[in-house]
Amino acid sequence: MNPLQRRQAEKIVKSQNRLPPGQSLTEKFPVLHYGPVPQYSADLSEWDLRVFGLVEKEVRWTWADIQKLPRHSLTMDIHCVTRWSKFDTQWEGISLKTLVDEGFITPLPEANFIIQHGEHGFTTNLPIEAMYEDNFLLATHFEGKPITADHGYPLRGIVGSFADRSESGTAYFWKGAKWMRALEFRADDQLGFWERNGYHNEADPWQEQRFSGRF
Ligand SMILES: Nc1nc2c(c(=O)[nH]1)N[C@H]1C(S)=C(S)[C@@H](COP(=O)(O)O)O[C@H]1N2
Ligand SMILES: [Mo]
Repeated sequence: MNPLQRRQAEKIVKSQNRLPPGQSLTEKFPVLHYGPVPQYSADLSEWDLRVFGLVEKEVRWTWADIQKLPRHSLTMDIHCVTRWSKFDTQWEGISLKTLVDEGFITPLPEANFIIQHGEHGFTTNLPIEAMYEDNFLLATHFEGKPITADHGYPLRGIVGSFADRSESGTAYFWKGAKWMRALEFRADDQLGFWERNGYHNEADPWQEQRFSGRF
């Protein structure tokens, strides 16, 4: 895509009210994170996903267990706090709402927030209702292929917006942990890694909630 085509594509999404303020369209998929990219063996035998905290029964799913969970596909626009937005990205994975609806996870009534734990101690926090929305996914595939190591293989959280309701309940892309290893259900909120380091806790791209102003 040359610069002219990029501007043209940006104009179109803007006219469709899909480009949040201060953002620009990219065709690329930038890689952003703190720390090293984890390496796993081909069979992922050392990998698991834990669900702990305020749930009726804590679980630990192996990669084989993950394959048996119900799956969803969706197409969303994603918005990075560093000012790029990427449109019509296609993801496949597991919906937290479905896991709860189908009894794979039963949160206790006191649970109000969920912390996503990534590899190497990375965390990000969201209200439980935000993670039940259909624009939040525990994603394993991007554009039909397993997510690459740089982007969070084998499992990451993603949050974005749908073309036909672009402003509803979305957050900047950092609210999805790459290399996710655990979901922690809590009563009280607890700031995640970037949230402690100056990013806004709510992170609504339509409100430009980029930084907290606490620093
Ligand atoms: N584990 C982990 N997940 C992370 C981060 C990180 O540092 N570690 N950074 C977040 C940030 S700030 C962004 S913008 C997105 C970037 O995702 P991408 O590299 O796939 O574009 O991942 C988020 N998830
Ligand atoms: Mo970011």
